[in-house]
Amino acid sequence: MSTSASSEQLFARALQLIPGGVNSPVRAFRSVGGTPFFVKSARGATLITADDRELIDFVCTWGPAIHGHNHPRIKAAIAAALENGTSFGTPNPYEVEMAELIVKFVPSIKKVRMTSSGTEATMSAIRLARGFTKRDKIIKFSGCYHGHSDSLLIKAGSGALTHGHPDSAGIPASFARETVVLPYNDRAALDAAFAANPGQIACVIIEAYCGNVGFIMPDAGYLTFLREVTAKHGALLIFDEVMTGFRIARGGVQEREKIVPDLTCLGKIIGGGLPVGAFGGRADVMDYLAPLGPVYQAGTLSGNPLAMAAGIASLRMLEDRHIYATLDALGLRLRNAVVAAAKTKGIPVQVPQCGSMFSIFFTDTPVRDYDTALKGDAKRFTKFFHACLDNGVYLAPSAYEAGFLSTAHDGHAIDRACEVMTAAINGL
Ligand code: HOZ
Repeated sequence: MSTSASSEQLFARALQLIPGGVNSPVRAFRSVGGTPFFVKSARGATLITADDRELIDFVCTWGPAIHGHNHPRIKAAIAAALENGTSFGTPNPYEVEMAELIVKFVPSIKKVRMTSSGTEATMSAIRLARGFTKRDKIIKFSGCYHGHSDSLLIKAGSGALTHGHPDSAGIPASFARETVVLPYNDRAALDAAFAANPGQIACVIIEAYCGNVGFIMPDAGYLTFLREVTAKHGALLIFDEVMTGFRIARGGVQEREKIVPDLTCLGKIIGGGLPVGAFGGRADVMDYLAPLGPVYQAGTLSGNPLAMAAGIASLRMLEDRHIYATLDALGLRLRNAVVAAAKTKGIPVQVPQCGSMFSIFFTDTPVRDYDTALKGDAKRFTKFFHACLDNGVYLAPSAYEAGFLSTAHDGHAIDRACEVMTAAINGL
């Protein structure tokens, strides 16, 4: 691989061959403008670009890098697994160890099935919920993004929202009709949806803490309400914890909020940076999956030994719960720096933050759903984003994505980031 080409040269070549020059839309920088940088290596909290710039990274590969990039223990685990082969197409010992760790850390999960991405996990969980309940309709919330399967790409966040297509083209209206979309945090809307579709709702899927329209937390008691309403109507509750799992707490949002969902979708951290997803939950529901049950789901690379080895190493490092206190302190420091700078400068800002996830919305309206997230001043965010990037701090290139921290952000990285963000706000 040639590493001497600049980001600009690489992007020009990519544009000829890859739609938009990228393999995932948000990476194209279209909503913030400019040429995306290419990364040739990463270590700890730092990315090294093709142009030899060092950037303090607050995207953390969109979540997986909770221990920082290129962690020696994860690298060593992959190297050791590599000695034995890359893929077997048979069961392997790593996937059993992975299942044991997931079940231990997330008690609502009694059985788990591995996939190769979060999209596959949510898509399969929805099919399973439909098969189990023998109902067709599902409920999702506007701004929640659960990957790019047809049932779920309706009023979606992330790149779909960033690029102005929250309802993707290519989804038949007949499919979309089976997805009921409600505002996040709105109890009356949920009650009304169940009343309007009696006995028809298979499941409610939610990003328990939303990370794809920026970072948004539910109102106190909202998740408990969801749990009660779904149970009352015989619908399954699916927590999409692809981003939040093992990050907000070791047992995810469900541990922090003390909720027991029926199914949980996972990804990101459980792959240690390699492509992985998983879904799991109640044993009676999971046993509806083939080969035991009638709901089909499969994958050639599911439980891939390299991905499992990386994920196991990543999860093992979370046995030490002190990591979460460190992450909480780092997240709070960043939040306080941004809020203090904005206050001094008289700029309205909301910085929802929990542990190592955060967002910066330039608005005086508290952000609690899709509509209020859209009130954030995207032009101001763009200016802030570029001021940070010019000074070596990389935030997600969209006003509608969450920021992520890792344990490697301790020390110099967080000091420097607070300085840079403060100066960026002063310059707005
Ligand atoms: N959909 C991801 C963030 N919510 C972006 C993935 C990527 O571009 O790598």
